[in-house]
Amino acid sequence: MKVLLVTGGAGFIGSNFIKYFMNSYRDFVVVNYDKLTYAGNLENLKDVAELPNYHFVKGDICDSIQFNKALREYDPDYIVNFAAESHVDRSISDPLIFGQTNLIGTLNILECTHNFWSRDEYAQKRLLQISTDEVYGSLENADGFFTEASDLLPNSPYSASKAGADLLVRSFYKTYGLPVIITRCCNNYGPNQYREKFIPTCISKALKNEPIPIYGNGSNIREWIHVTDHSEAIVKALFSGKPGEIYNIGSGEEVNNIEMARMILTILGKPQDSFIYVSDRLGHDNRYALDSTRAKNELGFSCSYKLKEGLLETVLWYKKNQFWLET
Ligand code: NAD
Ligand code: TDX
Repeated sequence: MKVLLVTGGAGFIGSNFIKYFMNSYRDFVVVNYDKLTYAGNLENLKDVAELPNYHFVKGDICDSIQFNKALREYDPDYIVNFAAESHVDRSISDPLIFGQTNLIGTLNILECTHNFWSRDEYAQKRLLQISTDEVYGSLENADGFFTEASDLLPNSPYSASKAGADLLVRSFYKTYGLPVIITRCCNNYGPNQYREKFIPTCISKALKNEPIPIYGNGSNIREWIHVTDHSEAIVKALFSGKPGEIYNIGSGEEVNNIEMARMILTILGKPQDSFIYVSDRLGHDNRYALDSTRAKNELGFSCSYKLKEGLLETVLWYKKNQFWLET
């Protein structure tokens, strides 16, 4: 059996990805290597936890002894690195851990993997780095898109640490030929997203009949993709992507934050004005939007979910699983 090692698999996207992957590819051993920070929750994986081909390792991507041990024990053919500090607001109040996890952690994965895989195995191996549209910075107008050739102009400590990680990944391809691939995705939504993020915040507040906090004037635009569509794109990049390549993964569905809050209020049957303007995020990016032509043409990527139906399904999931928003 081939072995896939996933780092950060107890978080929002990683856990959805593992469930999607194990359901579609039953002839793989999947190893979830996660430190279990505040954002990691093994409850997200209870559907697969008992499967004989699923293994959990509690480990830190910054710790070379632990990571090397996992490499030796499981000998992975594929590695997907989701592990990160992921919340922009936290990076503004506490940036150091973002440098540690996102930069040093990624560098450690690269260095350990480069030492572990031999060059003649490279054709059968892949290391995929999960990156983000935020590395490109902010679009100041309603038109235009980021391509993979756009400049890296990150604005927050979070996005700067992710951009730095991408450059380290690139350097291991250029210097050692390590078979790496980078995907840069837009904002994800779906089940099991930690409550600090915007969509779970909107749902939680609306369910409690409290106003949704809107940063600044609420005109900031995000492109939203269902986490299952992102998971499918990752699999395509992992199995069909070209080493050294970057793939933007976007849905093309852009809404501003007021529109998003209103869509959620409508689904929950709450008043349309049930939000409150609060202080803006420092350095708040205006708009993210990706040109995903390369992923569509070269990987055959497309989205199955429309935002309206995906959001309805997601809101109903949180309504049914309200304990999840509180724990
Ligand atoms: P998350 O915060 O929900 O989960 C992060 C996971 O990483 C957690 O399980 C946590 O325990 C683990 N982790 C953190 N530090 C670790 C360390 N030092 N060692 C091992 N594990 C560690 O994040 P998410 O929203 O699922 O994002 C996953 C990845 O996708 C991140 O790399 C993020 O930058 C990227 N991304 C997220 C989005 C989004 O909309 N959420 C969009 C594009 C890209
Ligand atoms: O309470 C809120 N009110 C509000 O107006 C929160 C939490 C957010 N917002 C705004 C800020 C953003 O414009 O909503 C938008 C989305 O905010 P977040 O959910 O924090 O996401 P964002 O900052 O866009 O980053 C997300 O997408 C890219 C992920 O958290 C990153 O990990 C990913 O790289």
